[in-house]
Amino acid sequence: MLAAQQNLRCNASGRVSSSRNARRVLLVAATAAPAQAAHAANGAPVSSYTGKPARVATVKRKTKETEVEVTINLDGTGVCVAETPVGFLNHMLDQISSHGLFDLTVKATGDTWIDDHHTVEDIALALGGAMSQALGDRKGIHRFGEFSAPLDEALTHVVLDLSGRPHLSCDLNIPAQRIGTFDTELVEHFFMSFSNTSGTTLHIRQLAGKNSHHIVEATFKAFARALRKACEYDERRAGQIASSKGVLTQK
Ligand SMILES: [Mn+2]
Repeated sequence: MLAAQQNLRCNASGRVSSSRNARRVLLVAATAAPAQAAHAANGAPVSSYTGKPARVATVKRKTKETEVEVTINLDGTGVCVAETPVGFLNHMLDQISSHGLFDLTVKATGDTWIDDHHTVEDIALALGGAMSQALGDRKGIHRFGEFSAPLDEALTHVVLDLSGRPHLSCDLNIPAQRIGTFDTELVEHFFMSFSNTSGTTLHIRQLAGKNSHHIVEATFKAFARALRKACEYDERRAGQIASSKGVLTQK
């Protein structure tokens, strides 16, 4: 038996522990703990990278099919709380948050005894709405963002424009109809719903991939990084709206 195995003991809660393990867990906790969002003296969140007030919005949505609450801080540090009945979607929301450096809280219940369709759609609608509210008049942002993200053999390219005009072109070839219990048809529907309420022009192209989980996760990672770039402030823009028309909102 290895020395490390000999050290292992079960504590009262059934968890394996040892002095060596305890040190390791502490180290992991110290490195994995996300940076806390900064706050002004009045308690309002502040951007950790600009020092300006953080762009935060909450959208609540309640129908006979679902109840959803989404809060997003565009100037966050990648803290995600995803509590929805759709496990695979929670995993993808975590990708948006951690790679977009958005603080994201999504709480949802829905009629998943039918299927996940209504719940996934309404979460995406609320997320898009919260994104649009948090962006406000979209002054000073890059507006455009693009990223190509690999995940092993999968590679997806995402290009987006926070134009105020919803459009989705989604070219994904996902071989499996389901990832776990998640219907892969809902990936395109998620992005369509997000585009509609956020006012985003969104192009998604799969460049490579065989494994369905990899293809979808690479897509969400690329989406997150593209969105992060588009939302961030362009210093040379100096607070002006990045449009020759002077407007980036849907009104
Ligand atoms: Mn994964």
